[in-house]
Amino acid sequence: MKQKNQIRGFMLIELLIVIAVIAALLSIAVPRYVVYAELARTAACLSNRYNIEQDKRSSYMNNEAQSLVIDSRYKCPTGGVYAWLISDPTQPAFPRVGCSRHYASLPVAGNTVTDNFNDGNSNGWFKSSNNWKVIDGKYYGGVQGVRFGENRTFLEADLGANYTVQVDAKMISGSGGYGYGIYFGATDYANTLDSYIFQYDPGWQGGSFVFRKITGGYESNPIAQVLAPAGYQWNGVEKQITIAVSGNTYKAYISDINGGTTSVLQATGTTFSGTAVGLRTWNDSYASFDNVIVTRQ
Ligand SMILES: [Ca+2]
Repeated sequence: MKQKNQIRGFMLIELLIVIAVIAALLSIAVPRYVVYAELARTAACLSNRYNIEQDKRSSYMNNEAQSLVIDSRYKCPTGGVYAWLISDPTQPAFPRVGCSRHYASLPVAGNTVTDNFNDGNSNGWFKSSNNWKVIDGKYYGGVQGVRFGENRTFLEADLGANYTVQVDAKMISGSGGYGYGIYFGATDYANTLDSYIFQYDPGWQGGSFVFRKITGGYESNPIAQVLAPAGYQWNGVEKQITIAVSGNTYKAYISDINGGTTSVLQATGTTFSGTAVGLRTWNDSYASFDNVIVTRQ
């Protein structure tokens, strides 16, 4: 009897160790799985919408007539509903389909897309990492005090050639090469990335504002840069950043420089055809974003 009990006790300990190991493995694997699964669903939805638009484009070319039927083969993997945003062939952005979960779930009034995050969520924003959180009506990028790497998030908007992107942003903390950025004209963000970006960059050459071009995920040297004023307060103050795009000319305005009325930096580039704007933090940067307003001019 005694020997039997010893054997049972030993097996129980083994079982507990196995359970503990499985629990430890799951704690690593499950969050990563959840992030990748959501990335895959968002990318599948983007691909569906592209295919719907291609179908419409070719059916219009073949028939010169409107067909507003969305083929039932195309279903958003997270249950979003597809609807036409632009189905008029005389509109420059024709055709454009929206998804109630991934695109145009935000309030759209006229030619303006806004998000103040006061609904407690970031629906409609594509995220490249899970380090984006809405807390008390603001959108936070990064993890405070943790050197994570690259955090990107994107929002589709019907931009046209001339538009403004306005964001209230606060650099909370970071060290060394850190800062935040605002993407515009972005495309292909679910895979690599083609975009322009304005960066609020305390880590660049002693503290600068910078425009860069990103092709296939790789950023160029700055296409324009300017040093910040001496003693500039980088952290802890919310500032309004405005990017004004007029064809191939990009201007950046910051509320605490030149009274926010004269641009702090200007660049020219070849306009990407992308229709997304976005936000970025990198390294151990931690920043909040609020009141994003994208206005087609
Ligand atoms: Ca807010």
